[in-house]
Amino acid sequence: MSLSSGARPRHSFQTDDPALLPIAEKVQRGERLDFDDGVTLYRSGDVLAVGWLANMVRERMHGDVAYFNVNRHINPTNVCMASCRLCAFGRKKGEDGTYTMALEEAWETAGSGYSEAITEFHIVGGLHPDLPFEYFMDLVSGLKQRFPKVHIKAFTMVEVAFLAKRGKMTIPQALQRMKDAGVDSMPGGGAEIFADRVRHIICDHKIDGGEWLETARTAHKLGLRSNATMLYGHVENDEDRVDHLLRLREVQDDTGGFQTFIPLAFHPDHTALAHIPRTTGMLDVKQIAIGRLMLDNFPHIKSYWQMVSPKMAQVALRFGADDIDGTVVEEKIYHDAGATTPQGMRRADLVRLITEAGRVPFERDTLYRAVTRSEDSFTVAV
Ligand code: V47
Repeated sequence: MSLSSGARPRHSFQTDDPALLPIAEKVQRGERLDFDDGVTLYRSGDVLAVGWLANMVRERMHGDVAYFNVNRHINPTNVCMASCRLCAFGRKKGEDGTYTMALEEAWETAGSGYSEAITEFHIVGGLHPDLPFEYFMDLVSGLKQRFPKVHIKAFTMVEVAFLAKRGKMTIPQALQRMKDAGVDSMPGGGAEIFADRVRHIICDHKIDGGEWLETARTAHKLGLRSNATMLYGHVENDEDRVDHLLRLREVQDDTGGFQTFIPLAFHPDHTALAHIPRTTGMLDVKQIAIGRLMLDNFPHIKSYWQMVSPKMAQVALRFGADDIDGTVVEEKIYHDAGATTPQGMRRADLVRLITEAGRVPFERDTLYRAVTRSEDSFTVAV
């Protein structure tokens, strides 16, 4: 069979797994893959063929461009009521090692640790039993005042649902208040795996999968774009993974509000699931590729370098990913769970990773608009 991409001539699709042939035909024709196709992709041992197909789709959509940004993560508190078994970051109130940033401290942290102008603050934290809704609104509006050009990507769907309850308001009301305070878009965390069976094991006190999706739907309808994640490599099976992808795809058909899908490899160290082995390279690249193939309505697939290592993120740029995230500066969630990656990377390191993967680096803002940089400032193309 001969397949070709829009971006450049492609040679022939080859596989030693005959089950992939009908899927390759569908991908070539631009047809949507179904549940059984998804399971077949996960079960295939021919990761190169799966990656070849995903790369074809990726090049059809983005050519050789690979996106990155200059961002900073801020985690205002690690105090969390949820006690998720998957997590090594959250701590119960009163336990050793808890912290909660005073507002001044959070604003100061935002401006520290990096000399290049940041275009995005990524803000997520624990579900703190006592911090009032106003703390988070003041945090955001204070950041906007101090850094008016910086895009604020803040609060997962899980935090939104929790904060709405604490502030005694509906989810649309909470989202509107967040927007008014200066939240520009939302990160994709907290999605984990939507299937109830799995959620009961890894994060049983969080909102359920349906609530996560409904909150995302509401945010999109209020004009807030968001990302979507999927935590893989723990107790989920192939069917749970495909179910997760299809439920995301269904919401996206309705709202078009998701920008990027980010598969997150489970890091077991210091979690209640520490007996589970780390994910392997094969699963990491396959997960990126299957995300690209199943989520035909998602513009971007991100291989988050912090999560899978810079080397694996670079390889992923040939397996369906078009984005490797950003400089991050300071990362706590995976490092508490045993990640050995650096806490942050320089802009030049990201550019090098992308260039050496044979891709063309494109500095984006959070909404994927081009960023042009001068010495200590930046401009976004609108
Ligand atoms: O929601 C927590 C995951 C997420 C562990 O939107 C863990 O651009 C692995 O969502 N092992 C937070 N994963 C991070 C996140 C994210 C990261 C980068 C970019 C974006 C984006 C979003 O981290 C949590 C949870 O799913 N997580 N603990 C762990 N032990």
